[in-house]
Order: sequence, then structure tokens, then C-alpha cells
Amino acid sequence: MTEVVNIRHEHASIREWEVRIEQLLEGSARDAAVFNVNEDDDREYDAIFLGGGGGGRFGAAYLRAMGGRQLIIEQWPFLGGSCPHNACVPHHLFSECAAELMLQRTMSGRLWFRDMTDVRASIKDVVDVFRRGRVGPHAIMNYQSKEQLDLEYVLNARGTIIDAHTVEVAGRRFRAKNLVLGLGARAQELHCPGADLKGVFNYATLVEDLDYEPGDTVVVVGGSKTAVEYGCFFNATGRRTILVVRSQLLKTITDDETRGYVVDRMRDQGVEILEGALVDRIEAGADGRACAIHIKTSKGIERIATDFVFHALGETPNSEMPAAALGVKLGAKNEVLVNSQLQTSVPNVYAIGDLIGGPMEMFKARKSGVYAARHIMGEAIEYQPKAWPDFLHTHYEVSWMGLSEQEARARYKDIITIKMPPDTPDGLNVALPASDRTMLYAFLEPKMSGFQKLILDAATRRVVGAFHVGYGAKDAFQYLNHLMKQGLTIDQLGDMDELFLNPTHFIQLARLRAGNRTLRNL
Ligand code: KPC
Repeated sequence: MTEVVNIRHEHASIREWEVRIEQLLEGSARDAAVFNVNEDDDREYDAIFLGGGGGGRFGAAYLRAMGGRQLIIEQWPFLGGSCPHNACVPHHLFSECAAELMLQRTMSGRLWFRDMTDVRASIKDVVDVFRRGRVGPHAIMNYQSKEQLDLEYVLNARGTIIDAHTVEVAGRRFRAKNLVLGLGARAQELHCPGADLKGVFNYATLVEDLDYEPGDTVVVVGGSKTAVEYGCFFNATGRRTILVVRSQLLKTITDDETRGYVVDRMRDQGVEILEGALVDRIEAGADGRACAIHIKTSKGIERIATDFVFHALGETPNSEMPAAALGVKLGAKNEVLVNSQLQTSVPNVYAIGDLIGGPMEMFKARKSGVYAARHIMGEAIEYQPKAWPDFLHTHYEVSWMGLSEQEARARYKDIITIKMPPDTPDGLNVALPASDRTMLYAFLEPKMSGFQKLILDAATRRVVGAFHVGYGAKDAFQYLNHLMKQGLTIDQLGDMDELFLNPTHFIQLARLRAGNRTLRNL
């Protein structure tokens, strides 16, 4: 029988939330449902948000801010969903380690940098750092949602959909005018003999289950963002890292030249990339843990000894319950189908976030939640994720927006590019770009100092695409993308005020060319 505690009139600090969440996750209170429900409010709920990840939390917050009444029901003992628990936050931690380790290895023995020749960083230590620290962000989510956003929620108990207006949780039924489904997605399974062995991980099981130090060879299955992000971290720790990719690595970077720079630098770091390769089976050792993986390529089957296999094959929406309970229509990838008001095929039932399919990104989760809330509260809205800026991490941060050079050439008659390093006989071996956190590379290993490219339509002088490999440009791309959609020209870009060398050189390079009546490459 689930114990129920209503904390509505308690006001725990962030630190007190950390302790409570630890108890709820692992300790004495594991089975207690946490109710933060306003028993004094007799209004009907405008919406129950089933799932308190980024979508549910932002949607609920917006609806509350607009004067509505909401309830979030979340099976984990914290809000924020997979982001702080096993997805974005650990990925960013690991990617920061990858960047830091690449710098230390590149500078090894120079300046103040220690000799890194025989240094192998512990994967388990970093995972443990995350595991110990993640209740911090969890606690902030619960505190902020209750004390600052005045949200109602039920945590640590699974909600069951009864009908389009009713959810049961911890033995109690809640009714609302609308239901907003934000049930998220889960890692797709690897299907091959041995896939369930100890030593085979995905992004979620890695941070829950890793209880040994992986050996000197890591095999990553997949060619997506997640595969690359985790693979580059494993590589940076000092392990042989092999990426097994069914088709082509990082197809998501649409600009060939940028993708080439990114993949070449990964190879320089020693990442081995097997394209056109499939997993045949994973072999168990005497201890029951994976001891080798068999890879099928055009050359036949290759056996690679490893005690650590990581797979990243995409995500499957958690649509089973709403499909069974409500009959919401699903798409080909099990995503809940919604219109541009986030409405499902069932009246008064909305769906948001990863549950509605790609892009499974935080901005879409949060925005779709907010747009659903606005529609529920009577606003005429339309939302479809399109033309968003994007990024991934290798050992670098890679950011992009708009059209690749090839796409732009197919669409426009006359395309101009502005690049750093420029096309000169010296190739990449010049000390530019010299930007945020690439200054040491620029001076000591110029080839590694990044790559930047701006793509312009000469006729309108408009920016139609931009690509950046380095650090610190993600923030700029959030705003640049917005400006590009409003018709940003080279003249407007060149008239901005750059801060030092700038995370991107685009402002000053644009200024150098903006005086040309007929634009030219740079
Ligand atoms: C702590 C942090 O910003 C990462 S977790 C974000 C979850 S949420 O704010 O609900 O999107």
C-alpha cells in the first residue's frame, strides 16, 4: 500500500528536498507518494499534466501563470524528467569532460599542463560524480515549482489514465477539463544476441547501473548525436573507442565541409569509425559480462574484445498507455499524433514533448507544453517545431542553423560563403579562428582551433545558414537563428557590436565584406 504524504503546507528548502529525494529514490521512503495538492481550492483543474518533464513542467507553469489550475502527476520523485536524471545534464557533464581532456592531452607536458601520456581517466568516477550530484538539480525543480511557481503536483507515483478527464494516482482520482500527456520516450533497444548482458548500456542504464571501471576498449553502436557525444567522452578518457554505424556518421550535420571538419577531428583524437557496419552479437565472458562484440561489415565479421558496449539507436515514445486507455492515434514511430494545437485525436487530450516524436529536444518539450497550456486557456495558437537552431557535442561544440552550402546552392543562384579559416594554400594550419576556449589551440595546434562558415544569398544579401565548430557559440545561435528568420542581412550582421574576438567571427567578417556592392567570398 502506497504511503501518501501531503506536503502542501510544508516549505522545504532546496537542501531539504535533496535529502527527501534521496530517500524517495533509494531509501526508506521509496514507496511514499508525495502530494502537493491544494485541498483548499475547490476549482476543477483546467489540466492534468501526466508527466512532469520539461514539457509538463513548463506547460503547467504557464497555465498557472495565466490563472488556470493545474496538477502534474510524475512517477519519479522530482520534476524535470529525464533531462536532469539521465539525459541532457549528464551528457553536458560528459561533453565538458571530453573538451577538457582533449585540451589537456593536446597540451600535455607544455606550459602548466601535466604529462598525459599514460593517463586514463575513470569513466566510473565521472558517472559517480553525476549520480551523487543529480539530486541538486532535482531538488531545484521541486522547490522552484512549489515555492516560486505555485504548482500543484503528485510525485513518486505512477498515474493511470481512467478516461479523457480522469487520472488515478496512489489510490486517488483526479478530474480535469483537459489532459496533457507528457510521458516522454525511452531508448530503443538493441536487438542482437547478448544485448541484455551486463556491460551493455544506453544513456539511461549507464548512469544507473555502471558499477565497474570499463577496460581499455569501448564500442559505441549508433551514428547519432547521442552516440557521438558519449563516444567522444569515452575516447577522451583515453580508451580505444570504436563507433559502429549502420549508414553514415552524423548525417545530422548537413553541411559537408563542416561535417568533414568534425569527423576529421574525431579521427585525429583516435575515434575509430566503422560505417556500413552492424552488430552481429555480443559475447559473454565467464563472469556473465560482455567480453566481446562481433561486428558485421563488408569485409566479414570482426570480433572486438570489450567489456563495455554503449548503444544509442534513437528513442521510442512511451505511447502505450494512452493508446490503450484512450485510443489516441499513433504515427509510424509510435508517436502520439497531434495537430498544431497539440491536440490528439481524442477531444480534450493534448500531447507534448518526446511523446509526439522528433525532434526530441528540450526546446520542443518546453515550447509544446507551453503552447498546449495557452490553447487550453483559450488562446489561438499554432506550434510546429521547424527551422530550429541545432547543436551537438563531439570534443567540441558544433552549432548550426539554416541551410548547408549544398542546400543553399540548390535553392539560390548565387551563394557567398565567409569562412574561418579561409580557403588559402595553408589550409587549416593558420591561427584562426581564435575564439572562446580555442586560443591555446590557435597558438599551439592551429588545425584544432575550430571552423566557422556563414552562407549568404548574394541577391538579397541575407544570411541563409551558419555552421560553427568550437566553443561558446550555442548561445549566439539561439538568437542568430531568430534574426535569420526575420531576414538578417550581412549589413545588419556587420553592424552589430562584437565582444572581443567573439564566439563566432561572423560579425567582424561580415563587416569586412559588407561594403561590397557585389558580395564576394571571404
Ligand atoms: C537544472 C536544469 O536546468 C536542467 S533540468 C531542466 C528541467 S526543466 O526545467 O523542467 O525543463
